[in-house]
Amino acid sequence: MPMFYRERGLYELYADDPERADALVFDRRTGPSRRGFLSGSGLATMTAMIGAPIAFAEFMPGGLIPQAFAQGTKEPKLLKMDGKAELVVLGDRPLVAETPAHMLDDDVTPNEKFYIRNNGQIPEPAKDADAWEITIDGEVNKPLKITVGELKKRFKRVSYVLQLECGGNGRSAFEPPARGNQWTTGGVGCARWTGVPLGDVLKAAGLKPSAKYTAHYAADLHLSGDPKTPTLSRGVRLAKAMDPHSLIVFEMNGKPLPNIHGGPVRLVYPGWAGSASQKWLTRIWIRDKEHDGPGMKGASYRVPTIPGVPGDPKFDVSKMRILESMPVRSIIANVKDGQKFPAKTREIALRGKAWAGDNSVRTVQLSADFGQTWTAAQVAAPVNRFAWQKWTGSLKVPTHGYYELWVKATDSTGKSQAHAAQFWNPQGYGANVFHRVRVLIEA
Ligand SMILES: Nc1nc2c(c(=O)[nH]1)N[C@H]1C(S)=C(S)[C@@H](COP(=O)(O)O)O[C@H]1N2
Ligand SMILES: [Mo]
Repeated sequence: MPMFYRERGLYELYADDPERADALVFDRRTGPSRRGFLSGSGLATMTAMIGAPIAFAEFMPGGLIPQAFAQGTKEPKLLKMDGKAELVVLGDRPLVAETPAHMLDDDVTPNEKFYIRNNGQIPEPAKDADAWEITIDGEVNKPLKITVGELKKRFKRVSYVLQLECGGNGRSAFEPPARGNQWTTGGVGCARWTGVPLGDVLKAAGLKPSAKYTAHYAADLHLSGDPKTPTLSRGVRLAKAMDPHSLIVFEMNGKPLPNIHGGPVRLVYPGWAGSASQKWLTRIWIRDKEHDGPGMKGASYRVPTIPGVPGDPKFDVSKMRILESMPVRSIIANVKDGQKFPAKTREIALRGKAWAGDNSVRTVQLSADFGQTWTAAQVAAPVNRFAWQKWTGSLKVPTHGYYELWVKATDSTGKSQAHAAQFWNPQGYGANVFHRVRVLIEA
């Protein structure tokens, strides 16, 4: 990641003790709360650190960690894997890697750029994909044992562009930090998936009136390698399972589903926390009540129904509900964080993506002055339901210096992104802060 600041002192202080760093930089004479403004020695310090004047510094809110200091001092570790781009590795065991926003500029995310999230071990690639077997049982009249080959023959094949997003995407914005992989914005991708509607297969198995919920099982072993230790097993309400866009998938962007993405066969429930989209699918158990497998209880993939105290070690998990539809989010994809623009650049053309779980995106707004003013972007319709939406726009940059380009989206129900993560919860779901990209207009 290119950096254009010279020293590290304040930057480390922001990482270790953001309160103190903030107090140092922001003038507190206006009051005891985190409401100062950037001025005097604080502004001088920050300007020196960045090595450039900060445009619109007068609008920089106190308590906002400038993006120039928000990232760690460590260089990100990049993925080295055949068939995959250099994604940012968030964890090795299990392997988890996110896609930097500037790599999400394609209309449809290519396989090599698609993020990776595993909870356990990655199974060996299947030798004969069509012989892979899936069982459908539980609250059905005719339990099915069906191979991928039969699935392709018996059911109508469909193909949609669908966004898949990890439930923890955006987690790194929580303060204090929440447990788990520290996703920034890159736990998302939007590929063309081909498969058969899950609902068609469930109908063929004959759902009983008692059928309420799915429970998914897969071939990946627990990290310990012990086949007796249960691994991630999530499920969805029947209504989501019957949505014509909920698929049993065997192709990704026109190629056989890659092993790392769950090949030969997986589920895709677009718009919902990615953990429901079981990879290496072996069984769907239809249940008469909410599934209670690993990943369904406690604070796992659950969000608060009433706000709790951030960081509370005794956070009341009994008042949480299952995370289903993901919240609205947007990214700038054509400008790389840390990018420099030549002197005299006075306007920056921007484009990116926005998506909103089960909802659609109504507006996308841009700001170059720390949210003081917002400019509307043009938002395109999705190519099909549950595809992300492209947006285009531009921002004026009246002087040289350091800027943060911000993007925020609002969904079809009127909900928008905020500057800070809301509804803190122990495992950090639902943070959907503005995407902020720092740029330098050279003098
Ligand atoms: N069998 C299995 N399926 C799984 C997982 C897993 O660990 N095992 N991880 C889930 C999570 S948390 C996410 S976000 C998505 C990620 O899919 P991807 O790796 O293809 O991007 O797969 C889901 N399906
Ligand atoms: Mo996930």
